[in-house]
Amino acid sequence: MSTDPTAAAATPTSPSTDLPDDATVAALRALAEDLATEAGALVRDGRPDRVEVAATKSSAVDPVTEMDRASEELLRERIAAARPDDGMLGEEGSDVAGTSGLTWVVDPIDGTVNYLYGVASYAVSVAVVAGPPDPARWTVLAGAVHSVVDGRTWTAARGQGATRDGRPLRVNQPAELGACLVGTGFGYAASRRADQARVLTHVLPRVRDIRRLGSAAIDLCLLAEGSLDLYYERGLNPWDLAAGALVAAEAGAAVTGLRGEPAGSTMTVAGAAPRVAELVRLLEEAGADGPAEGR
Ligand code: LIP
Repeated sequence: MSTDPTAAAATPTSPSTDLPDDATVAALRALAEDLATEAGALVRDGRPDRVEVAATKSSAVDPVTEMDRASEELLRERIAAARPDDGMLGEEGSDVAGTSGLTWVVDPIDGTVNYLYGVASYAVSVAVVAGPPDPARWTVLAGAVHSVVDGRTWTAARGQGATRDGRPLRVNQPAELGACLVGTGFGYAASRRADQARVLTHVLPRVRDIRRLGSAAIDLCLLAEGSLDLYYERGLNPWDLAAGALVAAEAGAAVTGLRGEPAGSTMTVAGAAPRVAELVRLLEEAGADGPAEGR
């Protein structure tokens, strides 16, 4: 575990943006990678043969495991040690106010249902943001997504590109919507899923195919490396989205919501800009952001 060189000194900022300077952002990226990789090793090495559900959240099929909690506790401890003045927001309840203007936004296991069943698509997602701890007002500076089962690690820093295991990434530029392999996901509430299934009937006939892999963070990173052409999902939490959206954007993806809104819980759409524009129109026409209870 590297000790972040910026922890002791006040975080150097760029005069033009008041955001941390490029060297600081690069160091934050390296720290995010270290954190995600260490927590990923805990999740991988500590997975029992039979994983039990410790609790449920938004519905009976929205599980929490002891490993979700253990991974988040490890991340909280490491962040407090490396950057004691930063805040932290975690899926399993961490809500630490900071004084530095930076907040770490973590998903200790993104794809918890896959972890529960042993389906090999789950990740630790770690991002660091500047500004208020509000997704509508923060700026994502750096992030890392570590695929627990196979060890792939995607990272990005604002204005500094995206990589997978050090290899630079660029999104695909498909010529038409009908050629696009599209990633998506579904919520935990039956009413929300019913509406998402309705929307899917508008999308599926117009694209190459759909992939529902179970981790938004990995989906967005697969988009960044060209293993998906497009991605859309309604209902993402800030910790699902923060690191993966930066990896996708730094690989050249447009990342947006519907009706001129930014990407967020109402809708996230990502991919090459011309195809994103087509998918956004299709989702708007289908009322994909319309009323539907639950998450
Ligand atoms: C998951 C997301 C996924 C979504 C799942 C779930 P979690 O996050 O990454 O894209 O479809 O329903 O929300 O709950 O495993 O951290």
